Amino acid sequence: MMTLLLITIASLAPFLTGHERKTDSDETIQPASHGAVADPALLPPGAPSVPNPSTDEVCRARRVALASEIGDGILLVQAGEEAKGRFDPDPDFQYLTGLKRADTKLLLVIRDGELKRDALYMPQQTPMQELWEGPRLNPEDLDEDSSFGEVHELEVFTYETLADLAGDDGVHALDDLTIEELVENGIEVKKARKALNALQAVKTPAEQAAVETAVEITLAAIADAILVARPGAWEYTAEAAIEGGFRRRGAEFLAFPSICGSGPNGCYLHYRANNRQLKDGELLLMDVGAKYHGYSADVTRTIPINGRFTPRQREIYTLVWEAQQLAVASLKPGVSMRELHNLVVEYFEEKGHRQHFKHGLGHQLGVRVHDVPGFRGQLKAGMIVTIEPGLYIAEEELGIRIEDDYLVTTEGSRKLSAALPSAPDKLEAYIARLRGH
Ligand SMILES: [Mn+2]
Repeated sequence: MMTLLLITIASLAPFLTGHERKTDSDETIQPASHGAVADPALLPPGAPSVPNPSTDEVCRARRVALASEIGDGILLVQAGEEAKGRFDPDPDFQYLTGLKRADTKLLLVIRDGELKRDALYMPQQTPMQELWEGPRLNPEDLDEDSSFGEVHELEVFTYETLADLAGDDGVHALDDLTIEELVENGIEVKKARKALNALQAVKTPAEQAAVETAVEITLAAIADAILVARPGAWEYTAEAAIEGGFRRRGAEFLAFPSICGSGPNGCYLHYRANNRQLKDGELLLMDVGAKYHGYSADVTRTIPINGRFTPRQREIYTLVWEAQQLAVASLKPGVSMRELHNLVVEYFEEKGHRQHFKHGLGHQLGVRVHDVPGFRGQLKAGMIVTIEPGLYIAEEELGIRIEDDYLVTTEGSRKLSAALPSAPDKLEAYIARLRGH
């Protein structure tokens, strides 16, 4: 099915390019590449060449900066346990180490803001494990060129030794697994989230490029879905196009489980069954995101399944779109997400739809889909946020959300997901063009 889809897109591509040139004369259409605002449907398969921001050197600098934020104490961070499927490490472990080896632990000992010990505890793969799993990273693979001060085999690590090391001071932790294990072993837990948030909130240019690439892959995959999600197809037709579209463009993981809700299912905020048939005259809400180099995208498009909004759908859709424009007009350094949320609440109140807006306006995006947990402050240049108003009128089986990703700039913001239109007329025109009408 994905092969067929590929052929379909490839055969449409010349037509799409020509058409685009006629209608948008001020926009140069090039083969989609990082940073270009081109038709997402033209983003070719294959891994993007955007470099991984989490190099060994960068991760070492992150550990040093975190030590300076924490000041004094011991920090333990774990990669997490291997579950079914490809291993997706704990985002903070990946941020601090750049490694993707399950069951690995990072131990930092910090005194006077300086890193006194920078130790890694990593499992050693047995020959039998290697036969079944293929080769994994082992302690001996990290030679003296690696940035870690110490590399040990995992079996050397014990909570008894850690408890002795910590004394009465406790141990700083971030991830749930570590917190749980510290508690089980009678070691006092100190939260290090605030210290790490101070580093993670503002994204470096390399991190911005990784998020932007995840967004580009996501837009292209939504375009794949729009092509096939027609009356008579199924919610999983869209889901399969999206998730296949992520993977064949080099995304490693889903940023979160894909939401493809049609008709009444569009009103369930975290709907995940994705198994209903798509009906003529209804809407399909797709809230999806690819993960690339450990950085997440999060985009929602709500489309008329037959390509044309009914007057009522257009009325409500337009309100949601206007609310998003309103919020984005005020998006700049110094404002808070709370203020933007309140602007949208007031707007929906004015229009008599306050009761149909049922969630927060947006969140930060980065190494996790809801990044920098607990952040409530003013936005700064270099942060990346989603703006995602929605209206859900269950009695009319009408669920509409529009979600885009924005980089906060010194001037205001830059929309990372601009290439896939969301204004009602432009979205309809885009669907028609994509489907060859
Ligand atoms: Mn979101």
